[in-house]
Amino acid sequence: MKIYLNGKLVDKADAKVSVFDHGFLYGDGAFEGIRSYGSRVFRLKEHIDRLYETTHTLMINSGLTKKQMSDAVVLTLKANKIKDGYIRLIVSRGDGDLGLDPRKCYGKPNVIIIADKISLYPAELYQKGMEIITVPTVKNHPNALNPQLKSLNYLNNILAKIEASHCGYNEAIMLESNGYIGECTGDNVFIYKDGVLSTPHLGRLKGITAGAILELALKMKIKVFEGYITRHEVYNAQECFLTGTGAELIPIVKVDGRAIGEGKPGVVTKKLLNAFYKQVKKDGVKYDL
Ligand code: PXG
Repeated sequence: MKIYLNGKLVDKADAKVSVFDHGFLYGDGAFEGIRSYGSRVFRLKEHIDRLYETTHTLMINSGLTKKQMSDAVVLTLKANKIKDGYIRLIVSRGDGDLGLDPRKCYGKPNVIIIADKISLYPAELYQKGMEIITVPTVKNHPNALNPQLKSLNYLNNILAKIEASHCGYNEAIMLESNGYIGECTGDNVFIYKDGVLSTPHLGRLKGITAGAILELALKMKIKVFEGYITRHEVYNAQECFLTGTGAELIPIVKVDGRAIGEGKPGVVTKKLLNAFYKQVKKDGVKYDL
């Protein structure tokens, strides 16, 4: 496996950064998770734009233009001969001292790209649907650490994931601090009822997959709502599903012990899932191996 590390492709064993990197010391950095399908990088522009929004807020300058960053993603896929895979792109602040002051980071930001495979949930759950729960850990307040930042500090989500797995579930719904539905630890939440597809507006990462699903829903003449959603509305939805680059689209059949609709993957969910898999075949930046 070849890893992109600061402009060079190096062997996995040589892909090393310092223990003084502020990404390691403080979670001080940004990342993206991107998929490629049949030698096409799905929504690469959107991922790169989101990465640069995160680094802009964090005031980290990777030193690469968006075009150079996009080319580096494709280069890494090609070097590893990956047609269908998962790309983890990381920009960390770089080496500093043992204080958290970014002004004392003397090193340049580290840019790392890993191209590999990913599978988040067991395959059979995509057929029969998954059960999830809400957990006590709420989403970070947007004015503390905005969930729209895809930062290297994922402890908020990891704490929620621990709570879910401790109770025997693969995934958790995290509420916003005001009690409304936020998102899952690595996916966005959707519900469907009576012709309307709803998803939370704030307090969540603006998922690229969610964006694609909303576009497909509009094309199918399904009404779309983005706003506050309560647990009660989730329990009484006809359908529920999660979206994310890792998860793609996974049907949810029970939340906090309440069956959603008929307790099996819904018709609209299946339609959107099929439309999504069609979309990924034609969408995205093509590369040759
Ligand atoms: N919310 C959060 C908190 C995420 O981390 C999404 C929503 C979905 O966004 P995209 O843009 O991917 O549709 C994410 C993405 C993992 C893993 O290892 C997590 C994500 C992506 C890939 C792998 O759990 N999170």
